[in-house]
Amino acid sequence: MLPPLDRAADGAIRLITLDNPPVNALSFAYCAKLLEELEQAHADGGVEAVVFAGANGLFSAGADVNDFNQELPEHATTIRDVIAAVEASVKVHVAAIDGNALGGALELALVCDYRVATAAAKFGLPEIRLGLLPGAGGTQRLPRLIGARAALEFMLKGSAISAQRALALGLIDEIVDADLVARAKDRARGAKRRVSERQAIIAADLPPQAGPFVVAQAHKAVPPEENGGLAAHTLIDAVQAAVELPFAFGIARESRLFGELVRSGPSQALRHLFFAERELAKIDGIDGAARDDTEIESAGVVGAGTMGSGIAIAFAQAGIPVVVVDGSDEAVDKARQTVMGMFMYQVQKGRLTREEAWKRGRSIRFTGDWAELGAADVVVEAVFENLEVKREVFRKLDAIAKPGAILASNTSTLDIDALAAETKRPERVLGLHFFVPANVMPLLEIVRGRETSPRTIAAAFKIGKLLGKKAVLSGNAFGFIGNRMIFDYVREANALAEEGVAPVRIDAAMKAFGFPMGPFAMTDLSGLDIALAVQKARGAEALGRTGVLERLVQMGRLGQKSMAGYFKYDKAVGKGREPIVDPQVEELYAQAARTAGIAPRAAGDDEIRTRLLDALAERGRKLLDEGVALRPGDIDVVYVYGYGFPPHRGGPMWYAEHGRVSSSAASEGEGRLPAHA
Ligand code: 3H9
Repeated sequence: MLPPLDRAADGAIRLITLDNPPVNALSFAYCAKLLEELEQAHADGGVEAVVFAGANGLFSAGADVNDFNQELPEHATTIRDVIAAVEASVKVHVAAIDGNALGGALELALVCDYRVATAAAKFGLPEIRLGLLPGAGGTQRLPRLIGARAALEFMLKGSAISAQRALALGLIDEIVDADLVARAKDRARGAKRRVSERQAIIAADLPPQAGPFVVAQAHKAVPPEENGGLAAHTLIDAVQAAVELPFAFGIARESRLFGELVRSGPSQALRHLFFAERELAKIDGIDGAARDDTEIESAGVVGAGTMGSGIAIAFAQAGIPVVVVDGSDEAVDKARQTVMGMFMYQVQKGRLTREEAWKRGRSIRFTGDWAELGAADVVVEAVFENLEVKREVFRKLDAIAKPGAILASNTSTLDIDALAAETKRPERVLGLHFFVPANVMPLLEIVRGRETSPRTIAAAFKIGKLLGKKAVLSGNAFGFIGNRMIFDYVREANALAEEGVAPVRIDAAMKAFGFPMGPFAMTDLSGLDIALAVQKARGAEALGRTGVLERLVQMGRLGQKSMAGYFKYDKAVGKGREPIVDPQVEELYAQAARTAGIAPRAAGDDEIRTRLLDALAERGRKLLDEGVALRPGDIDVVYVYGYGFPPHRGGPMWYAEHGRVSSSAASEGEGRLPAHA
């Protein structure tokens, strides 16, 4: 069915509504339909203008990302064909944008003569986050419209901007507060002159600030190609084509570069993560009805330490008032300072207004009175990591919390069932494992106990969404998903050090792979005493062959907090956070290895990475077999968002399967170049 014609007194306007639920993705199949409608409008002498609008609460999320993972049909129609048809037409086209206009959809809007939008509309070219570049003319039209510098900044960030910002940038022509489509039609009626302007924009040179300098600066500001920067450098190359070449040549260059990126290892890895994230909350036995069942309007936290304060801030940031209970006045004072300091920092950075900071600060209430937790819909316990202490907390909470309230533990290793057993509501007990700092780190492990109900799991996913976290379901097993795997990774690093490979070399190899820090610096950060306690709980096998970790702890080398661990720290160097090689530690390893009869040997970077990453993947496979993790993609999300695994390598499970063959650039023979490339 064709959309209705609007025969107004001063001309006929055809409204074409992008309507492909849920997000109006511009799949090849949908683009074929769209093109047909558009061509009919163009061929119809009674139609003078076309207005594009979106159904389902948004304009469109852009190209269908699924299409890039498949062998393409011989003559696939893409958004480029639709855009080319608009370009070739002499009729006026207006985009009426409400909700998101992303990727290829924004590129469609860019070819229109006018863009009008509601104040709630959002605009983005997020292709970079998928390891791609805007490949439907965006890299050529946007620099011509708003200048190369602003266009590069917008496309390299990939985040969506508000209508107000888009107006200021010149990306849209008008913000409409009344009937959007009616206004778009008004624009179309009075706007025929813009057709020639559109041609002029294409023919014109770029604004003067767009020069080789802007391009060179941009290359310097992004990571190297081999370390997550492939798409960024390629995108900048496409903009360089906009600066240097006539429009048609630039478009051809953009197409070719886009095709290369679609096939590149990093983009495949990032697309895998995109879909893995969207699978996380799809759990057998948890249906949509259960999902919206529990209201989360207030929260409680037990413990005002680093973790408790961070969790409280996370709730406050989501607009959920929170009561924090702690018996220690000293801890409460410190937490109050931390919380206000954090909000004020955001004011300084311009991310929050002073009023908003005060409002958020006031929504966190500190008290020594447990009874105040009685009204909370969810209470998260964040006390000292000790089973007996936590058991006691759960007994108390069960007596105080209102019926139906969820009781969660922020434990990173302890048994959720043992805590649930202290309550009369085991179906409402689960783990909510935040990562330090809890208000910043995007990962949340949801730990399902034996009796945790599907309703409670659904509510936990809702909490995750409210807090803006990537929430991943884990079974109730020692260390859950993330820490269980990291133990094996750190143990393997220790084994390599026992064989004579210096910790600094091991760390360097993992940093060069893309981790923000290596395993030894990471252990220094989290504390050697903690690592030792955990390894001891795992038994002798986990402690390594030489007991170096135990020895370091005995020497009082607990990591950054004692200014010495596997490395040394000096307040004058990197604010006391920069690891400094300590020959004493290397000597300790050498001595211990001699005593244990371990022959020293050399290992190259490849071997270091293979051993450590294999340890991760092997444990991951076991967790899948045991049902602790549901899907390889869940594990990948845990590692990318909780442990700094480089996203362009897809996570440990993806990397083990695909990474080694295609981790850097485009590799041939991985499927035909997309027809539109
Ligand atoms: C591009 O445009 C390339 C062009 O430059 C060149 C072409 C030649 N494709 O996130 P949600 C699905 S590249 C396919 O849970 P929200 C998603 O999988 C594209 N599917 O909702 C999920 O499916 P399911 C550039 C998509 O409200 C459902 O929609 N565009 C796409 O939290 C709901 O998604 C982007 O990168 C897609 N493009 O957020 C935009 N988008 O229900 C990516 C969504 O089966 N998308 N789905 O699990 C987003 O950022 C968010 O999805 C959005 C909605 C903000 C739109």
